[in-house]
Amino acid sequence: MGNKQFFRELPDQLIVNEYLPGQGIAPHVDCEPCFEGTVASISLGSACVMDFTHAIRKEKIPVLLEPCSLVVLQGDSRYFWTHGIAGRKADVFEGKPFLRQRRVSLTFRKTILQAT
Ligand SMILES: O=C(O)CCC(=O)C(=O)O
Repeated sequence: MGNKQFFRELPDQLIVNEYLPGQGIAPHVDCEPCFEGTVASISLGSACVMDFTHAIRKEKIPVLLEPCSLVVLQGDSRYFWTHGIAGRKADVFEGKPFLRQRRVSLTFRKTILQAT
């Protein structure tokens, strides 16, 4: 990663998600008016496949999230592709099986302050 900066401003929110085998998260785009243009997640524990689906074309791209990997959502991947994790106990990625174990993700976001 070197000194590359992914965030324009430092994130001020951290969400910790725990997934047991069989659990996932519905496809979604993170709230646009709530968070700035970069969302970054670190995966700990189990590997799993995250599915990216284009909001209009419905094209689907599975991405293997390996333990200790970082996903950075910006630009198209932030706004035009949903991301989600199917609720299942194992994934197959490029022909290889990955049995799910406990996975914890750390998602960093910068909130947008709303005028009241
Ligand atoms: O578990 C992940 O890697 C993604 C979490 C996520 O998309 C969310 O909390 O909105």
